[in-house]
Formats: sequence, C-alpha cells, structure tokens
Amino acid sequence: MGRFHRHPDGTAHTHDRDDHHEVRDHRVGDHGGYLTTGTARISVLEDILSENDRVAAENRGSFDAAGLRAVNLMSSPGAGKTTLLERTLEAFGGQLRIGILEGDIATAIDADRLEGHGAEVALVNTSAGFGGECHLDAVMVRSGLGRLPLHELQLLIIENVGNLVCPAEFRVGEHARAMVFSITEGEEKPLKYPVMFRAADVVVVNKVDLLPHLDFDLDLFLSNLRDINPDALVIQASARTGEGIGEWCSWLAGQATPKPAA
Ligand SMILES: Nc1nc2c(ncn2[C@@H]2O[C@H](COP(=O)(O)OP(=O)(O)O)[C@@H](O)[C@H]2O)c(=O)[nH]1
Ligand SMILES: [Mg+2]
Repeated sequence: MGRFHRHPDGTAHTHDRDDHHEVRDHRVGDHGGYLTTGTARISVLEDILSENDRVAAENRGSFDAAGLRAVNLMSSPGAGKTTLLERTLEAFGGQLRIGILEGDIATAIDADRLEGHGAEVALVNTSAGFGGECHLDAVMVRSGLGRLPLHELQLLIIENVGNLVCPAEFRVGEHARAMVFSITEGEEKPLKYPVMFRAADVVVVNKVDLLPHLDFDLDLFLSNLRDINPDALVIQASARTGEGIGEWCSWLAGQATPKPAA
C-alpha cells in the first residue's frame, strides 16, 4: 500500500522528508481515518493485506448479522457504474431494499446522482482521511457502514473507486464481486488487467449501444475474458438503452437476502 516504511526491527513510521516514495501518501492527503498520523511510531502490522482481510471479515460479520448481502462493484473510471446503478434502482422501483456505499476519491457527484432513487446512500471519499487512495479497502468501507441502516437492507452495493487495478486487491467483506467493462476500453483489457477480470463473479459489458460506432471486436473480447475467467457470468448491457438491465437485476436479486416487507 506504500503507506508505511518498514524497518528490519519490525517497527514502521511515515516519512517527513521526501526521501522515499512512501512520502507520496504522506503529502497527498489526510490519513486521519487510519489513525496513523505524522511521525508517530506504530507497531508494524505483520501484513497490511492480512490486516485488511481481518477488517473485511468483521465487515462480513456485520453484513451477516444484519441479514444482508454485499456486492463490490468495480471498473475503470467512466465504464458506467453509476449510470448502471441509476438504471438498476429505477428498475427495482423500491421492490428491493438497497443500500449504496459510494466510493470516490473526491466529491459527492455520484452520491448526489443516486439520491432520490429509493436507495439509502452513504459516501466515502478517500481524500477525507484515507490519503486519496485509488480503491476502497475494508477500513474505508467500515467507516461508511454506520451511516446506513444495515438491518433494513437486503442488498448493499459498494461502488468502488474507478480503477482497473487496485480495487480488486482489497477484500472489503463483500459476498460477490461485479465489474463493469465498457466496450470503449478495448478488447485486450482482460489480458492486461487479469486480476480484476479474474476476481469478478459477473462482468457487465456496458455501452453495447456504441457497437455500431466502434471497431470493437466483441468476440475477441469475450475470448480474452474467457481465457482469464472462464466462470464469470457475462451480461451485455447498455445503461443508456436499458439492454441487459433485466438480466443484471435478476443476478442482483439473486444475491440479495430475502426479507419480509418492513
Ligand atoms: N453510450 C453510453 N454511454 C454510457 C453508458 N453507460 C454510461 N455511459 C456514459 O459514460 C459516462 C461515465 O458513466 P458513469 O456512470 O459516470 O461511470 P463510472 O465512472 O463508472 O461511474 C457518462 O457520460 C455516462 O452517461 C452506456 O451504456 N452507453
Ligand atoms: Mg461512478
């Protein structure tokens, strides 16, 4: 994560001087959400990723205790996550009690877009206490859960920060992982970014309304995707025209916890 500098004696600290690349995080943003400030020495985490997994397991415990299931929604910036969620909330029309945890580096733009569609929305900005990270991790997700009525929800959708690499490396307690791929990104992307494509339970191939206008080779993309992840459900969709939204919503409904009406 590049957040800590680790010494052979097992201690770690953040850097004041610009003598290591780790200082990038120290300068860029406020890390108050991690409670790791300034030059304070900290006990080193034996493995930062396993610490993330520990918090992810706690998050999963919170979801299970509340009786809801969580889907981690990931993609490159601009692939269409928020637009897909707008269409999704319209399609469900309040039939499913959905919460959305909106992850962005900065701004409430996407959270504002999703307001008024019948879902509970909580925003986590990674620039507000988490160093402006390019992904959500388990601690960031935990920080937003208190602002959602978990016990009332059947499904929590976590819109991750737009990035085709890092979000796939951090479990946040989700039960399933979905990714949106936009056909404007190119056929070779599953081969170049295998971690994300391999992590996905479902891949929504979005913006198919643009197929007539692009030289995108859909068959080649699907073949590349199959090479990396033969098991993912693939849904061809357009958040603009509504194509594929029904199939996507069926998959989502299959993830949600059945609950009697409140
Ligand atoms: N043509 C077309 N544009 C889309 C589609 N889905 C999203 N967009 C556009 O793509 C841009 C980025 O969408 P957004 O939902 O903000 O992507 P996000 O960054 O992944 O949340 C916006 O201008 C959307 O209107 C689609 O299915 N077809
Ligand atoms: Mg978005």
